[in-house]
Amino acid sequence: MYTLYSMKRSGNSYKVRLTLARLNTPYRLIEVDILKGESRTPDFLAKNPSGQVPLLEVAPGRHLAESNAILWYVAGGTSLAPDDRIERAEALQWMFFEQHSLEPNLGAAYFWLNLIKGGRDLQRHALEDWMEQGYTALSVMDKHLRDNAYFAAGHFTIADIALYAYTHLAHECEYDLSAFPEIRAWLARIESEPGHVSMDWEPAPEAQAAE
Ligand SMILES: N[C@@H](CCC(=O)N[C@@H](CS)C(=O)NCC(=O)O)C(=O)O
Repeated sequence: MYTLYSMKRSGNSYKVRLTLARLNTPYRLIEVDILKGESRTPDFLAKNPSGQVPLLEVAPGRHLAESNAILWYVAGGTSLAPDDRIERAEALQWMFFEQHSLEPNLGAAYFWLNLIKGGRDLQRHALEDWMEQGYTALSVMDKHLRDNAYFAAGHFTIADIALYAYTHLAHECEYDLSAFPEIRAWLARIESEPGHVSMDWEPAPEAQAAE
């Protein structure tokens, strides 16, 4: 059984929890409070030198970091992870976009506005950039969704899950999605997918103990 080191209010961790829930894959969940430095202890750094969650123990002593790499691993062999050469490349294209253009802006704004007391004042100038660049990323996504129901392969994949994690928090970090009707429709489409779980969902302790 996998062990997932995760934080409830981490969008990157939520990607993995959502994928595992969609696949009905049992796992042991360990909550790591990054705000208390729990991802920077010597013990955690020995597992992931980046000191970040999510982190998946795939086999005893074997750990995988980086949310999108974890998605490819846990979803491998399912329709969530396209196998066709071009479809796989399209999914990767959007997952790189997520890490380069979306998460550094919406993720940073979410962190400083919601998780850090006084974060707005501490990051006033950076916030302006995050808002501007975040809106640019959202525009690119909205444009793609005008002609496509999903981001890759013509169906729901881990590329959608990767992009959903922070986009669905946009309103919590002061991005106004009213000018992005396609994104709003796509968010609703994802939320109506069978097996969808919210960010605060966690597997029942019995399910975790079953293995
Ligand atoms: N590129 C990484 C980013 C992971 C990341 O930024 N994790 C944050 C929580 S969302 C974290 O653990 N921060 C704690 C720290 O850097 O000390 C991924 O996609 O997994």
